[in-house]
Amino acid sequence: MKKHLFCYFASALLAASCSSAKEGQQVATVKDHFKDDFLIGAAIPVRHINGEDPKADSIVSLHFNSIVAENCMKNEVLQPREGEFFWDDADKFVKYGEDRDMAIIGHTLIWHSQLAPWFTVDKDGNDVSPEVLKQRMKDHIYAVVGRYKGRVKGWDVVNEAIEDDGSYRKSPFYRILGEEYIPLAFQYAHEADPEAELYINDYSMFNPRKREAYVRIVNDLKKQGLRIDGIGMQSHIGMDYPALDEYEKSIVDFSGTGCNVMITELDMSALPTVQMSADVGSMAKMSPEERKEAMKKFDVYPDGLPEEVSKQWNDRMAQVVALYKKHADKISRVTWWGTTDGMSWKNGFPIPGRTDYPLLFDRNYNLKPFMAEIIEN
Ligand code: 9MR
Repeated sequence: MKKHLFCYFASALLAASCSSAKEGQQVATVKDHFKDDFLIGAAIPVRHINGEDPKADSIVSLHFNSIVAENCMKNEVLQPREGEFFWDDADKFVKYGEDRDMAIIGHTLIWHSQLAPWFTVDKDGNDVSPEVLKQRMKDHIYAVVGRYKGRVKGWDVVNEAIEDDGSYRKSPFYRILGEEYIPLAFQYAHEADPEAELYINDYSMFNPRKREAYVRIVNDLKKQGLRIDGIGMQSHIGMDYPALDEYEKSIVDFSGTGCNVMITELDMSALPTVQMSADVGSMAKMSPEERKEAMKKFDVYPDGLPEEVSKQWNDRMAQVVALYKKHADKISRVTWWGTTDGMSWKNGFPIPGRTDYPLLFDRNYNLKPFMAEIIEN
């Protein structure tokens, strides 16, 4: 059986990432285990870059060889007002990755969410003309991609462009520019850094209608002679979705476009799946008392994951990772959307205040058993 061992003598690193390791002992790392398969990435929040979570820092330095900005490269952060840029956090993020010799991924250039309020409207709040929006997109992309030219390996150029029914999301970009906004974004990004890899990224990529839509879009981009290197499958998954055969079909079909497949935002909720409109909608209308009662149904493990549920979670994650390994010739990166359960966005979504267990490391910074098993055998 394949075994890649990494010898580390820094006891501080070891203590943080593998509580049972002793100084001088060889430690198997996730990135090294998969080094012939794909990059292993993590989304990094600002507090991590600012040194406020040193244990997470140790984990990332030891086990990962790629990082992506969880929030600090989004439009509303980088250009909150027209022509006024805030670079501090993004600069620190890029330096963090460079200091550790990591593949740095930029997230994200064109997205309807976390979009600065001024970006698509005029001073009266009306949609700007197509020409103005094109110019704003070009200016933003040139500024951001240009600043990190040669340092960021690849960009999520367009994020979440397609609805679950396979139609275009009716975002301001689509409303003003129609389908053309996607090729334009790729064109501008390529002009700003011809060497950078360019990706399109979305959630629920196992959905057959989304799959078909993205295969069509990517083939069209290629037909137009535009650069696109990767299709990002976010992969915010659960214990009961997706069906792994549908997930696999997407990996295969996306790879058929000639693009790399990337698992870009992996996490798997251990909690009951919440129906957005039915459950979240009805909870929004509840009194605080009713809400507290309703939470019992959704926040089922506030004090820790029961052993049998933990086993189910680990078994399913092992199957998911086995699928990635099976298609390692198609997948170039597997990025978790965070490091430890305690810092995951899933604790606050779709219902705030839950205790979830979706990531590769638990709240005590220990590697989850399924992965420990994989890399130690
Ligand atoms: O993890 C991010 C969270 O901290 C933000 O509050 C949220 C705002 O939309 O965005 C989260 O990251 C999202 C990513 O940028 C795009 N795909 C979905 C991710 C989870 O919402």
